[in-house]
Amino acid sequence: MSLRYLTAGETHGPQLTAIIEGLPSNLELDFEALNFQLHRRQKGHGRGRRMQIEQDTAQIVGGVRHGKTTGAPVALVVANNDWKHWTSVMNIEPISGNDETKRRVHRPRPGHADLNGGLKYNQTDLRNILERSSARETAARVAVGAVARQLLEKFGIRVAGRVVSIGGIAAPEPNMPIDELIARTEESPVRVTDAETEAKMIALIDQTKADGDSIGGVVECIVAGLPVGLGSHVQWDRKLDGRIAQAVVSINAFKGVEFGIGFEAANRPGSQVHDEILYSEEKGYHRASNRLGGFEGGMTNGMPIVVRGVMKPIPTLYKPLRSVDIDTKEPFTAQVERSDACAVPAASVVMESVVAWEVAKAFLEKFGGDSMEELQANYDNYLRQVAEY
Ligand code: EPS
Repeated sequence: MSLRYLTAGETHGPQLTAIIEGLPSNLELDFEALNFQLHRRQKGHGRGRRMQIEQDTAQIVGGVRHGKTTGAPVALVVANNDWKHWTSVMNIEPISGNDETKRRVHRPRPGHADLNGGLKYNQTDLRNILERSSARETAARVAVGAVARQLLEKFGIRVAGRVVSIGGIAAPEPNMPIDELIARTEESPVRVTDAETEAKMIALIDQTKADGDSIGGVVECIVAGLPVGLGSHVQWDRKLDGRIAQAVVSINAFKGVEFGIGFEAANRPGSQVHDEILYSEEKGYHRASNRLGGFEGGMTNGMPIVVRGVMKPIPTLYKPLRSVDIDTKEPFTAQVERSDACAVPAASVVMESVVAWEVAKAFLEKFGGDSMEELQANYDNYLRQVAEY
């Protein structure tokens, strides 16, 4: 069974819900580590007032007993604290009242799903679109990704993330071991390792907020400790880099993705793009560089995966852009909603989570097994085969 998940829930509804299917049995879950990932997503300089209301924790309500998965679907929920302010507006039952009491939305925000979703689903209250399209949903994806991450960690696979740039301010290449990168970025409110860049980014976020505007940036995810051969060249939808690209661009507000040197490859001759193959007794086959970001032919090549995603500035602005009221068809310019001036550091955690998920899925596809013991035996056997090659 292939690993899969679904999420449900609205940003101001009672909770987010996720169901994960296809996990092997006997995966020991560290609940504290799971909630730590949710906590990481809530942090970061530039977040708005909503994050002061929420204290995200995942409650597991199925598929786990005495600390271990049973092989059954794992169900988990993340409660929305803010719901208590929205119980009437978000009531499942019909409610009486006017547009104001229902907080009906009829002014679509440029850059959001509001107008496209309203037209597509024939909804004249755009709240029915924005409630689900909200990036709140990423809390559920981080919870799901945290489970995937724990599975990968059992096999020595580590996932890290960092902010590459915010609003055009770029961090220098960190060039450090993955554990140090994880520790250093964790201490930074903008998830960078360089203090000077951090100060500049914070100042820019503060200025942007004061201006009623928003800014985006670029985030990077690194996955180290991988075996060669996750994904496959034989079919388009088995290429793991392609799947990761889809997962990254599916994160709210993400507009692009690249691996390794990415778009820069267009400017260089092939001799400065491809990674030379080396062999030693100690390391076996390995590469002289990692410009391709860990992939050739849609398969991992044993080097760390390095993937970057670009996040556009959040479209809910205190300085709104022009739009048209769907009732009157008249232009309007003012509708102030609370928002984040910059959610790039949080998005870095979301990206780690969706990448961890895709890698775990490919890992289970390759090594299979209904229990952790079976998975481990299959993995060990493959590593032996690769070592003897
Ligand atoms: C979001 C709008 C804000 C953000 C929210 C994403 O929420 P609200 O509409 O309640 O002010 O805080 O992000 C989260 C709630 C979260 O957990 O990340 C949006 O429109 O996408």
